[in-house]
Order: sequence, then C-alpha cells, then structure tokens
Amino acid sequence: MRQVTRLLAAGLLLAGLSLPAAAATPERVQVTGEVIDTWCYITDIMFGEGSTHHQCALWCAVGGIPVGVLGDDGEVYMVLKVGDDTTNVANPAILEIQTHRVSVDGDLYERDGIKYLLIDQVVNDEGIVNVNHDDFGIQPFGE
Ligand SMILES: [Cu+2]
Repeated sequence: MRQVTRLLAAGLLLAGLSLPAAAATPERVQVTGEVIDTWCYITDIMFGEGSTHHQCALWCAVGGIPVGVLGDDGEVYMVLKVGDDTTNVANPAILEIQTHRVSVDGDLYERDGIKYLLIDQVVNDEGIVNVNHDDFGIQPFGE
C-alpha cells in the first residue's frame, strides 16, 4: 500500500511537472520581417539592423548568438529552429537568410513575455532590403 501511495505521489508530481508544457500550446503563425542578430539589436551597438549589420550578424549567428525576426508588427520573435534541422545554434539555414526580409511559417510559443518561433518554412525571401550601409558603413569596420 505504501508503494502504491509512492507511485501515486510520483504520478501526481509528473503530472504537475507536465502542466506548463501543456499550457504552452503553439499558435500557427506567419511572420514577416527582418532577420536580426538579437544581441546587437537589443544592445543597440553597431546599428543592429540592415546591410550595415549583415557581416556582424553572420558572425554573431555562427558564434551562437540567438537569431530573431523583427516583425512588421514591431515584435521580436526568437528563432529556435528552422525546418527539420536538428541544429539550433549556428544553423547554416539561418545564415542563408540573415538580415534578409522574409516571411516564415511556423509555430509560435509565448512564455513570460518572450515570443519563440519554430520556423517550418521560409515562404518568401526578399534578400536584404534594409540597405543602410551608405549611412553607417559596414559594421564592425565602420567607414
Ligand atoms: Cu552583430
């Protein structure tokens, strides 16, 4: 009987632990915006966006800095996954679209104010359209 009680307690504990996961049901979304290097974007260094920042954004992504999509809605979506890739850090698929204006389909998870995006498919890739290097030079080299 004592063993049954322990099993029941363990089961309740596991059920309790699984509650947050059940609460995080993804929403199917399409997001359009610029792929950004979140570190430089949030710290506001090296301009953080556009063609000015492309070189730095590649290096940051290769180095494992999280990549995001700055949506047209002004929200930043942190990209955790692209397609079927099992690599979620320094993913070559991300490097292909870094700094590009894209539309992506994927699953959106929101927790504690952060939007996480698991991209299924890049449905439109316009390339780099935020051409601002004439104003700031290519960072981190500058003019
Ligand atoms: Cu950067």
